[in-house]
This record gives sequence, structure tokens and C-alpha cells, in this order.
Amino acid sequence: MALPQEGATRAPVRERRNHMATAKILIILGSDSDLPIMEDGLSFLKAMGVAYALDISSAHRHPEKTVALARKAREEGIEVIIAAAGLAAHLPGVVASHTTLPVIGIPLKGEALNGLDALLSIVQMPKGVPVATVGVNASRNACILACEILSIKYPQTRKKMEQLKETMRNEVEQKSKQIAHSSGKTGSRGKGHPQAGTRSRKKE
Ligand code: C2R
Repeated sequence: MALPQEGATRAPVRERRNHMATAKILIILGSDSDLPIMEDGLSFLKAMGVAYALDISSAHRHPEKTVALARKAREEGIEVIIAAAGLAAHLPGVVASHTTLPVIGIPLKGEALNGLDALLSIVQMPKGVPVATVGVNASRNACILACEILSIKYPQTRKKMEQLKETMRNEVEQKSKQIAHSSGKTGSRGKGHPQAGTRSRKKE
């Protein structure tokens, strides 16, 4: 996998074609208004050094472009597609119906229904056309899942995913030690913990 230099991984929308040569992940947003939520995932990919292509399309507003993106993705070297949309989010499902590549859907939070509308639209696909759905606004998890899929084929990505797991393990260990240390000082299970001190109270 040709990994780009740090800082060169984020493809501005207008540069999508230039990046298609190396990008393995295609990210399609239903609207430019979705970009702020996608940033968390994009920063993860950037940190991972994984190239991606980013574009905006809409199954509702530009069905022709959406179908073309999905149909051309594989021949352009894409191996995983991420589609993010809010409201009646048909974009990921329509993309999935036009490709045999894995499609990861990100339901985005809208004002009226807090993302439940998008979540159900994306996750409840009919048999035969799956969309791997992550949590509401969970753009980072979508990008992690995309990297995990790529890690089947690319040892460098696999190594980085293993490092990520190791980092998370270490963070939990660190927090566990901190809370044990502070409960040793206070005699409780940690300040601010919802069940702080409950164990010692029960014993009393
Ligand atoms: P605007 O802010 O452009 O009005 O979009 C977008 O993903 C966005 O969250 C409002 C919301 O509409 C969503 N959208 C879809 C689709 N196209 C746009 N769900 C689609 O085709 O599914």
C-alpha cells in the first residue's frame, strides 16, 4: 500500500481525482454540512497515514453522481467505502446497492430526531445489501473499521492497528492505576465515580 506523507492524506473535495490513484478508502458525505462530524475520522486516517478520497454526493439530490461513484470505486483502486448522512439517510444503502465493496455507514445526528432517523435508515437494510453501520456521529469508528478491513491485506496498516490496541490497553491500565491510587488515598472507589464508595458503604 502506498502510504502518503503525513499531512498529505486529506484530499480536499476538489482534489478527489488526484488522490484516487492511491486512496483505498472513499468517503462520501451527503452534504458539506456533514464535514465537521467527519473531521474526527479524517484526523484518525491522517494519523494512520492512510490515504483516502473525500467527496460529497447525495442519493436524493444527485442520484446519478452517487451511482457513478459507487460503480467506479473498485476500478479506481478503492477497497472500502464510507458513506455518512443524516436525516432520511439513503446514501449508504444506495451506494451499497451499486458495489460489491464493503460499505460502512455513519448515521449523522439531525435536529428533529437526534440521529435515530439516520441510524434506522442505514442499519435496517434489506437482506442482500448490508451496510456496516457504526454509531451516530461515530466517524472515527467508521475509519477504524475501514482500516481494520484494509489490515487484512496490508501488513503496515495491521501493524498500526495493533499499535492502536496497545495504546488503548495502556491508557486503561494507566487510568486503572490512577483510580486505585486515588481510592487508596480517599478510601473510596474514586472521586466522581457514580458508585464511588458504595462497596465500602455496603460492608459497613
Ligand atoms: P443539508 O445541510 O445540505 O441540507 O443536508 C445530509 O447528509 C445532511 O446530513 C442535510 C442532511 O441531509 C443529508 N442527506 C442525505 C442524503 N443526501 C443528503 N441523507 C441522501 O441521499 O441520503
